[in-house]
Amino acid sequence: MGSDLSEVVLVEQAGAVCRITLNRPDKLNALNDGIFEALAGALGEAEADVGCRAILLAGTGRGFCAGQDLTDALPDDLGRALETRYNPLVRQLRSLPKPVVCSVQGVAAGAGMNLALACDIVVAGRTARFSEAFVRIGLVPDAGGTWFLPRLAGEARARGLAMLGEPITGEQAAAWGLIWTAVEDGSELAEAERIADQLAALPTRAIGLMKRGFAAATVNSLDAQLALECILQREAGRSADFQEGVAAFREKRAPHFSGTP
Ligand code: LHQ
Repeated sequence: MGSDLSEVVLVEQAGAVCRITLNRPDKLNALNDGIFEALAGALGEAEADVGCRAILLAGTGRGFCAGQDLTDALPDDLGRALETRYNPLVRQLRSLPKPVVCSVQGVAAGAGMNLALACDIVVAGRTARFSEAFVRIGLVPDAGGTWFLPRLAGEARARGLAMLGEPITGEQAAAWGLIWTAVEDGSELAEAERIADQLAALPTRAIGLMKRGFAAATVNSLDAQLALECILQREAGRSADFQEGVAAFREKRAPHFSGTP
């Protein structure tokens, strides 16, 4: 990773948690080419690193992410920008076989909101502002927004959020089921770290398999999903962590999961 890229996205390993932090605070961590490149690289490394068992995504400064950098030269073909930048990022987050926790303080706007929704567990400050800001500049929700919103919040709220573009608080987002939880402002990062640490000590392989199951469930019939669960459980059942979990239960002690297959 070049020095410029490592400045716009900070990467650090904290035990078994890989922390990835958007770092353009003067622009509310708006997304530009440099951030996309660095983020893809950091996520790729986190996936390949067997020592990394959970990922924490956060942003520096007073906001998580204000979406696309609107001060950059914008491409004529926005569809192409999605194909080359946004869509690969969303796919990478969803298919990554490790849990991704997102900490949101202040604003999560446009693709910044949908980037958060693409993560597995989102923790926000109570007064964080989530907004599908796209309509305010004449665009439609992207980065998976039209897919995530109705699934998480239901059609009525999805349409209201997208068409009005008005911000909702972290507290409201949690009440609507868009995110995992809202906590006191200023403690969202600590809570996200606590959850990431917790996840990093759990059976990583099983969590990766769960992500596959949830992804497939969005298109599968119940029958197809039950068949898939056989495949996933067969694989989980062959893991060292399953052996350890059962042994620990029988021996009445806390399990020590290694995260290896
Ligand atoms: C920003 C941004 C920003 C650059 C704040 N860019 N600088 C995909 C395909 C390709 C192209 C198009 O888009 C997409 C997907 C998208 O994400 S579209 C949606 C893009 N995002 C937005 O429309 C949100 C734009 N930002 C805002 O509406 C406000 O800044 C919010 C509501 C996020 C925050 O408001 P405030 O808390 O009042 O902060 P601010 O507006 O004063 O912003 C602070 C600074 O950050 C300011 O810079 P300055 O030099 O004046 O201090 C802003 O210009 C800058 N900034 N968002 N997206």
